[in-house]
Amino acid sequence: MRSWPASEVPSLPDAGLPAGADRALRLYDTGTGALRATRPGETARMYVCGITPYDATHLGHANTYLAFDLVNRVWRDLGHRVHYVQNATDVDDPLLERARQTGVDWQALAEREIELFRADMAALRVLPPDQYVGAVEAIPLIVEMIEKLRAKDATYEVDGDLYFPVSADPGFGSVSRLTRAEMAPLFAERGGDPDRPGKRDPLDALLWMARRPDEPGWDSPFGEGRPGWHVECSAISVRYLGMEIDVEGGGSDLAFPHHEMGASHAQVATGEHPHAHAYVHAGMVGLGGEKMSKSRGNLVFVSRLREAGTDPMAIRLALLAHHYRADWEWTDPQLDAAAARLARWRAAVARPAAPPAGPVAGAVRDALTADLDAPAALAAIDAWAAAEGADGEAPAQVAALADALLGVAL
Ligand code: 5CA
Ligand code: ZN
Repeated sequence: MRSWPASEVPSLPDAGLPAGADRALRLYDTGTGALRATRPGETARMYVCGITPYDATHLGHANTYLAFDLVNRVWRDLGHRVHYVQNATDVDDPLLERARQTGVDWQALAEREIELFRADMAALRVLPPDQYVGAVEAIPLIVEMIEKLRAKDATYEVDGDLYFPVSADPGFGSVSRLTRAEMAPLFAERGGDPDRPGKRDPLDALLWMARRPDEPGWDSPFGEGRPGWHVECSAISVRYLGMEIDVEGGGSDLAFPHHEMGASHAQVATGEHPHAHAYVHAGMVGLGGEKMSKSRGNLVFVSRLREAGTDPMAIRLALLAHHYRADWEWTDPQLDAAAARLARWRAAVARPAAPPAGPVAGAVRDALTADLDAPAALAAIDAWAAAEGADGEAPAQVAALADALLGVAL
């Protein structure tokens, strides 16, 4: 599918660190439960789960994509090329259900919401993926992965539907590090079907669902049907990025079962390990005491804020004021505070002279390479903006810094 236009990323003077200084980006990896230095090659590879396009783009979505946009920007600043892939779950139960409820064609609904998402991402200056891949267009790849699993005896049938036995992957559980008792309720809550008769293990994941009446279906060697959710991301990520990707990302609600199952599918299908070096998860944004979610309907949309005249850079700053791993609640005054900060920064970069940019660049880089501490990066620019200085180059340099590393155009 078409991605969205990239905003320009200014290149910054390099950090001038002593030879041998370790400037790796360190991220909290759910798989090890610890901070871990990312060690990409020349090209860093990242897969981030995309939207299910039926209620885009709420601030929770935006917050998650901004976190991985920082990963992208920090890697580029460290001199890597970044190969970034994202999917869009343009066929799945909740999308079909919404289309049915509202009497809209499911394809028209998906197209409309994906288009809205693209416009929101571009307005927020989120750098686009190199490949933006829809589940529907990926069906041949998904079928190929299921064929590989079948060849390894890692599929079985229940009433015409195909399942993946989690017992096929000795590493199952290593992404989320949950006990089976912890997995069970999450599996049921997040699209799983633990109680279906005929399953060997309640946690086994659906790979291919035989066509249901009034639902779309595609031909495959296992009959007409549609793909399960986890195998979609697993197949797309392996096809475009290979194994041992540097970061697989999404919100914390994807750690289990989605990323766990996706890793197991990929590891069993390819015989290689691991699917990703780091599984990175953003916190959940809430509203009125609950996680912001399409199913609950407690949503604040980026597009509505934009229509009301809010500067997308203020939205960006409001989200970046929270650490990406924190769970937090959206309140309107946060947007006012972000707009005030944006105005202060804009005035500060419009000055004829200011304190030198070097120290603030160092502080922003230190903050972001330490598990994307955006609040600390914002504080460093706040302090620079509040101080007086005589460096005539600094205002333009700090404007470039805010743009390149934080995606905030001043
Ligand atoms: N299509 C699947 C991933 S393959 C999906 O989860 N789609 S989604 O539209 O439900 O969510 C898209 C991304 O936004 C996911 O990474 C999800 O974890 C994240 N997300 C959803 N709700 C929130 C929220 N309230 N706060 C933060 N991130 C959220
Ligand atoms: Zn996914």
